[in-house]
Amino acid sequence: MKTMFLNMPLLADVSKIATDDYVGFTFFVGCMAMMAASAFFFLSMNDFDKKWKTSILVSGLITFIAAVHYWYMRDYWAAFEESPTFFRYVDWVLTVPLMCVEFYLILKVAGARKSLMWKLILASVVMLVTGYFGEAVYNTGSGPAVWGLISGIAYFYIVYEIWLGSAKKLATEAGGAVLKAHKLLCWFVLVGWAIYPLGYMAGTPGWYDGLANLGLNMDVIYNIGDAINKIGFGLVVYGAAIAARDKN
Ligand SMILES: *C/C=C(C)/C=C/C=C(C)/C=C/C1=C(C)CCCC1(C)C
Repeated sequence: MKTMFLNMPLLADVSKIATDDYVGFTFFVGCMAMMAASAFFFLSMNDFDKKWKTSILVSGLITFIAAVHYWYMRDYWAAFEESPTFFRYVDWVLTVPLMCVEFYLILKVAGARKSLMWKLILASVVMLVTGYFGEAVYNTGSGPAVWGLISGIAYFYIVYEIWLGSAKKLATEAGGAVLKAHKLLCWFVLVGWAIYPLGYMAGTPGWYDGLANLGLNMDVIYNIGDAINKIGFGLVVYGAAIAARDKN
């Protein structure tokens, strides 16, 4: 028995990251950043009263789920130098609905109803599933452009709902820290989330092929988007909690 194991070749379970592998680098740093942000949110959540505690817990869950997925995506990239599309979309399909929950939690004091949350969650799932179809299933010919367009429509529905729809109305009524946080989160969705369709266009074939020729890498764009939107989004919630606490 013993000799059998001793004779087994030793396989390195850590892959090398080439010095010019900037995609691998962003997976690595992204993973660390998500872990650090999770520790920060989890450890600080008890500094706040119940309402804000839940919001900060959700911020921590978002970065924690991402950290675990980045762990796998980092490995996957190191092994295959290929886009970890499956892990990417599983991550998003878990974390983006949680961001919709975050909108709801913040507006709850203003009387937001669960139906608002479910509308946003449904739209986000449509956005992501159709994006996955374009990126991984119907990813030739006009497939990516068509599915990307459908995904984009769901995206604009979310933008509309929070910027101009019922969510906006509730935030205005609430005022104060709630309105401020809501406005900032709206900017994240309008500008921060717009990073993703750019990554998609850089990584899939379509009428927008010129973008890929700029030498942009889809995964680098997605990784930058995630860092901004998951950690930044959480920090806005944290900032609102601080503002609400210090006012009292
Ligand atoms: C933490 C992850 C986040 C906030 C991910 C957000 C992803 C999107 C907003 C993706 C949107 C897409 C489109 C609007 C069209 C093309 C396909 C997608 C899925 C990349």
